[in-house]
Amino acid sequence: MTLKKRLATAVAGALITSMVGFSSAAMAANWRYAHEEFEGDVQDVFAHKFKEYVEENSDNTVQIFRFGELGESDDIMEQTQMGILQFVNQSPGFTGSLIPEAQIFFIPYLLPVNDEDIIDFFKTSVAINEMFPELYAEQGLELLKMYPEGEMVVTADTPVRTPEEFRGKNIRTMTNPLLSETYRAFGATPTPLPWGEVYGGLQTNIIQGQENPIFWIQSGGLYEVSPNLIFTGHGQFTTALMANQDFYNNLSAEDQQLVQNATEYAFEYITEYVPGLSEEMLEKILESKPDVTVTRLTDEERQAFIERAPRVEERFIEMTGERGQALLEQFKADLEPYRSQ
Ligand code: 6CS
Repeated sequence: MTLKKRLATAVAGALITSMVGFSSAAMAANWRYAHEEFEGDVQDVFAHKFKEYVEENSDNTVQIFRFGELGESDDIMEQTQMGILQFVNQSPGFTGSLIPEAQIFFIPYLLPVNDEDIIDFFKTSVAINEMFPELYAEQGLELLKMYPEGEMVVTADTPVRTPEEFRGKNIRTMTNPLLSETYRAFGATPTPLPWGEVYGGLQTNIIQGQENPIFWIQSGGLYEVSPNLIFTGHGQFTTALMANQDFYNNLSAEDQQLVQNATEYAFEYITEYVPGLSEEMLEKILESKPDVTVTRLTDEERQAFIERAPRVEERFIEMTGERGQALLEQFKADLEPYRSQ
């Protein structure tokens, strides 16, 4: 048995044991919900708002598992598909290997980076709110909500202003193939790794950089080992809450509504919580390590990276075919109102 299978079996055993006594249909349920982050991070805030709504409006309870408690991102997805967990919050950064179309979020310079526009886009996008649920359903997942966590910022061992300065650097990416294409196009050597290996990889110089939103660079202490922050303006960190679809379909209409309401409640909270978070966390980083450098590319410097984006878009279409093409067209139509701003 592989280590992963042993972990899944052990987790299943532990969770089934914890369910004993809760099997009667008449009794309130305990729903297990795993996410990819730590206490107080954006996904954790979302999860606790979801829990708060469910517990205040029903007799059901929500048990939250944070990063590492049940394994890595791929493990919690597997456990949700198996029905061991009822809810999982996973970024397309990882889901992209399961649902290739979810990699659309990694086409560089496609999404707006300012907080207000990105939130408005997520609220109104037909591609996100109407097309994606069907794609997730094919994997046994009920897509409840997609939401942004903040602008992607690169950290590296030196400041970088040009694709040439990325040359020779191993830049860690989440494990979807399109993100590798992005960093290849940017001139770097993409190095896909699960989250648990990032801090150590930077510390030991196996990787020379990575990308993440500022709140995560602060909470994970990445700036300690990768102290040059580069605002390239190329993307947003996106994430998604899903439920095991069999579980969701078998809920009463009342409980399905409860889940939908809890999701909206958490989402509304997050749309107020995320704006301004990057600025606040950048201040914290600079207070605790004043020699951290902050590089913001000029329009001209950014242009050199923007020119490399079309080849990533082409790869996205090669990977996803006609369905990906249709999704991309809708995505671009949804993005139209934010283009000239
Ligand atoms: O880089 C990562 O792998 C992680 N980044 C964030 C912001 N959330 C979870 C994810 O695993």
